[in-house]
Amino acid sequence: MDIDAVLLRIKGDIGKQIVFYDTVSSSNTVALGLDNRADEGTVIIADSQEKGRGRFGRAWVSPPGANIYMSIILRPAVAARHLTLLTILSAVACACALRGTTGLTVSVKWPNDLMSFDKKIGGILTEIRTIRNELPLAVVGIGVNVNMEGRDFPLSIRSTATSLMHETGRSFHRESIISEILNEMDRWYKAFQAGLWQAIIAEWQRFS
Ligand code: BTX
Repeated sequence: MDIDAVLLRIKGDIGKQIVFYDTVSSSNTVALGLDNRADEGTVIIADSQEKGRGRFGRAWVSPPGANIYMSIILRPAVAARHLTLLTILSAVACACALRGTTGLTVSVKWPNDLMSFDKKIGGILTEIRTIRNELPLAVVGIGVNVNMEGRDFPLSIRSTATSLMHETGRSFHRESIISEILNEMDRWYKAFQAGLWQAIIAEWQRFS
């Protein structure tokens, strides 16, 4: 993974600082562990995860050298009841970025799946930690199957999961996709901060 190639393409505040690991337990765990030691917009990227996770403690298959696993640190200044919108805006950002970079019609499925037709091509795991008298720490974890080949999918998900390469027949430069997702995240997070929530929901419905 060439992190300089990612940094060169970053246009906004999200992704200006990137911490890269060859392997982590889970990029969300690393991000949550940084607490207040990382600026908003800092991104943890890993080439592989030993304990990648989804919701309710489910495992996220995270082999090396093929896919995207990253976690974005945010400190949204909104009431806790509005934080669910973070997953929605992240799904919109990912769908925009993946459509733009690959031409594939990636859609979103409630609440946190990225789909190509009826197969899961990625997922989002938002985890929130509230700290008394401080803005909440929100970590948006994004996993996208990029260059994973059919035979690399464990049997348990072979009929339900897919990758960008499997769908299009070509391989992709992960760095370009990462930077595009981070740029779209910046754009949609700014819309969220500006209170343009209806616009985010409308876009989500268009991709759903
Ligand atoms: P989820 O709970 O909606 O989906 C988990 C389910 O998806 C699993 O039970 C399995 O059936 C299926 N699955 C597992 N791995 C894959 C895969 N690679 N591709 C397609 N389907 C799969 C979805 O949770 C949210 C996943 C977020 C993953 C990111 S990666 C970066 C960050 N770090 C981390 O530990 N999690 C997030």
